[in-house]
Amino acid sequence: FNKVEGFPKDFLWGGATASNQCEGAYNVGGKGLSTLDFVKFIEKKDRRNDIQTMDVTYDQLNQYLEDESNINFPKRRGIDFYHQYKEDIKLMAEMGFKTFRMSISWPRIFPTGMEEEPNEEGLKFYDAVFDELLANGIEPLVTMIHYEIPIELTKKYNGWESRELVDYFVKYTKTLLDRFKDKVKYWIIFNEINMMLASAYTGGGLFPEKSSRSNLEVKYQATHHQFLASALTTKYAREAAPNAKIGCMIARLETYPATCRPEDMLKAIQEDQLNVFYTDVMVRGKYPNYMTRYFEEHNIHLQTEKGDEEILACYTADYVAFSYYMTYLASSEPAKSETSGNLIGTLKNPYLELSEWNWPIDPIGLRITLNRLYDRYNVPLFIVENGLGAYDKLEDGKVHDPYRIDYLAKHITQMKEAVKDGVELLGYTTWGCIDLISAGTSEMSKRYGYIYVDQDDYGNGTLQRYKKDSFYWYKKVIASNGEDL
Ligand code: P53
Repeated sequence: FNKVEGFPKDFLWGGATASNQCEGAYNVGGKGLSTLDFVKFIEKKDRRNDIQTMDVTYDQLNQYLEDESNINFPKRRGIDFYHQYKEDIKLMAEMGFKTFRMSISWPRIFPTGMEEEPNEEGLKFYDAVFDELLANGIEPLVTMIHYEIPIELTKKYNGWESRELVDYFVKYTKTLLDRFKDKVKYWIIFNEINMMLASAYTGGGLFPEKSSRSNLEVKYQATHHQFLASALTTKYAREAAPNAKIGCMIARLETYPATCRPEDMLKAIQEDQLNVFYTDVMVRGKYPNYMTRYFEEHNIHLQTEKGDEEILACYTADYVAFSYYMTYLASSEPAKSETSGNLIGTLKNPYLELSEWNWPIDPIGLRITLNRLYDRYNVPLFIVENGLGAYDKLEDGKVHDPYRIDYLAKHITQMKEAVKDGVELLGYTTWGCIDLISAGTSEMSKRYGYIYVDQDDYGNGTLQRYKKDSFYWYKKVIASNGEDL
């Protein structure tokens, strides 16, 4: 037996971003429009909740397409990473990043998603970014699709509802593997594939109201297409890029029973199944039995083709990547006190503090989830998002963010315990290592970074970068391989 003392020597410390939240340059270099270019900023007082304002109706989308004047679409400007990536990567290298998670924008490569040939200028941009990372000793970790799809695929096909999307997507991912296989080893195909049930935009341009099928049915149909697209991409990678490590990813929604009542425990297991269903398919290679019952009880009938099962069975993921922000409670009784910020509205856990956006903070939950996922799959895990969204104040060129250091230190401590428990963990990339536009609220003022970016919710600011206190702290953490917290 080998006793594990701490993080492995080659542990991949780093940070994570997504193209739509940081690149900007939404109409530069031949890029087509993406679904997320149409996510409007909504003032806090007018927001339904603190997490998902990405959902837009199809009618609203058409309205925006007709008249975009004077609408604040923050994801169009991002933080101008498109032009400032060299400076940003230099700062990451200064912190000692071993890896940097980023995503490629599909419409930057295929502007409408349906072109015969890729947009060379888009490919060149990512070539340059990867070269810069590698020159700085940073391993790229690349997400092929982080929520956004070319808007034309939404209009023509209702996004992932249509099976046509599979072929368009696989054409895109083959292009990426061919072009970047010598520069990129670690890939994640879909960001948080389970979040597509959350909104039209995270769902990749799927508008349930445009379909004749029930909301749930059309969403699981779209998920089936994403599973196929994922497996076929993996199939191609096995042939064309044999060194590639292909990951699947979910937003991990660890769920506790609200009490020790057996009914609550059962409910927690059932809710958890709806979360690990995705990784069950992508790692184990088949639909789990519990979903057969769920589909039946919810009158969901998926359209599948001969050969689908075999494709899913043959091309499974090498590792499980996941985001971890908080934990959830399940109760067999109707919820009494909802945590307002929660995505799926859970009960309030009295043992946990909330972030400024009402997200419960639960470091031990990270150890729990690492153990549970590892027990379930026995493949390496990768924490590719974790962090604290908070209001920061820039004063005299400095940002004091002890709250962020505290949050991260507690999570890293639990992560180390999980590694000692025997969990195989490839790395840790904290979310929004440089401040960027929030996915859920499109705010700039919800900040996660070690690097402060001078910009407000309306796009005012110099875009200048500043090192926060947490910048120096994380540098020390990486240098000590997670020992000096
Ligand atoms: P923001 C909800 C719950 C868990 C993960 O979110 C989520 C969301 C969406 O809000 O998404 C991931 O920016 C996502 C990132 C996102 C990050 O969480 O709303 O992959 O794109 O920025 C944080 O604070």
